[in-house]
Amino acid sequence: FNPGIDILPKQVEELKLRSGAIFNLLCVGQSGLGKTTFINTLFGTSVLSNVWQEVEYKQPNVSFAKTTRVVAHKAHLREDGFNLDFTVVDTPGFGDYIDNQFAYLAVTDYIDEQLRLYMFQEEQPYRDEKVDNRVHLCLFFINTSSRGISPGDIEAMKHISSRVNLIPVIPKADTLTTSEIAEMKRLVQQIITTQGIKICDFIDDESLKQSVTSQVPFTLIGSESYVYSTEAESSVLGRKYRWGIAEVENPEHCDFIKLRDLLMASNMVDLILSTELYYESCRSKLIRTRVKQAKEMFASDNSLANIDFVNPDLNSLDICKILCKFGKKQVDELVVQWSPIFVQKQLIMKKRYTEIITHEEKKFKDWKRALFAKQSAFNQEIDELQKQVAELSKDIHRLK
Ligand SMILES: Nc1nc2c(ncn2[C@@H]2O[C@H](COP(=O)(O)OP(=O)(O)OP(=O)(O)O)[C@@H](O)[C@H]2O)c(=O)[nH]1
Ligand SMILES: [Mg+2]
Repeated sequence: FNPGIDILPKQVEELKLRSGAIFNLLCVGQSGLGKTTFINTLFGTSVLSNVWQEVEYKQPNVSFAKTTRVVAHKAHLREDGFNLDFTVVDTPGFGDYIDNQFAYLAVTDYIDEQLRLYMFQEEQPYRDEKVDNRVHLCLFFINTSSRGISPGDIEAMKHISSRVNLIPVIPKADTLTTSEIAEMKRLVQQIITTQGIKICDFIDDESLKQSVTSQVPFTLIGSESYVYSTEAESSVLGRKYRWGIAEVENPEHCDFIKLRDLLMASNMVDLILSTELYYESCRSKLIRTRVKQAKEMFASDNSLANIDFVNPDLNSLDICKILCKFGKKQVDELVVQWSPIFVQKQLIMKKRYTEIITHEEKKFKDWKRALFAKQSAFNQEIDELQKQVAELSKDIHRLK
């Protein structure tokens, strides 16, 4: 009798394949670097367009229209029974709209918020329609126009790489000479090591992480149109110049194919699994924070008084009650308090408050000192007068 256990792993595989995967790619960087063009190129390149069965939402190709809001380009991929929801999120040029010191916050807040939203969806009674916008990979478009890397880009990459898999790219490779590209690559590698910017840091496999790290930054050429190449005797995706054609899908011209393979073919699973692990750690951290906050908030609430906050695992139902009380609204308020902008404002206010207090205290002390001085002058005067009175009464006595 064969109970069929030996085919179980296969069935599990099958189940996994059927339920499919979700992959969310986030593109960020300053305005005009070619993020939107890259996305259109990625969606338009032959390998992908053959297998896209249905494009749910896709922006029409634009010439240069500044992206002014977050736009999700979605495609549903079905191949060999495998379902994949592939989304590329286009963002407005960052640093355009906000105070530059905290320009990166728009990106990091977006990344964090997607994790929290997913967590709250998991707490709902119906979870079938969960929307999963958790970011699996962030492509950072480095501004190379000054032939260097701006402090803002470095700061942003540092913060982003601590919460999501990050890959820096050098856009518009066709505008740089071979030696300039080599120099930019060297510079990026140097900055990664000296500034502690981590590349795909959430991937467990150290050798894979090392391999990706050694390949970054990927150079890109974006183009939404085909041009005729006499050399290849066919139309190629690229940009035509007087000196020749810069081809998107030519490995000698840029790393587009290398990057696309990494995303779509070789390492998508690693990126998805690593994000899942990171999400689990964020989720348990946030739950612990919510329980802790609830404990303080409801210290006087008798209905919660008997709950064992120290061992939440022992009374998960009670913990559920607490989590409902310290829900999304309260977490949103906490998030505002955690924001570096809020913390900085608070510090400035505190500094200002201390300055006012010190100033007032000094004024008060000076005033007190002046009063004391006046009082001792009066006392001296009184002493003098008393002396005079004593002298005079002595005189009176003598005259008698
Ligand atoms: N030479 C060259 N130009 C490019 C490349 N990619 C994009 N461009 C051009 O650069 C301009 C800006 O491209 P977009 O893709 O709109 O830039 P963006 O990063 O989306 O800009 P924002 O939406 O403002 O953040 C357009 O005129 C593109 O045609 C490239 O690889 N090489
Ligand atoms: Mg754009």
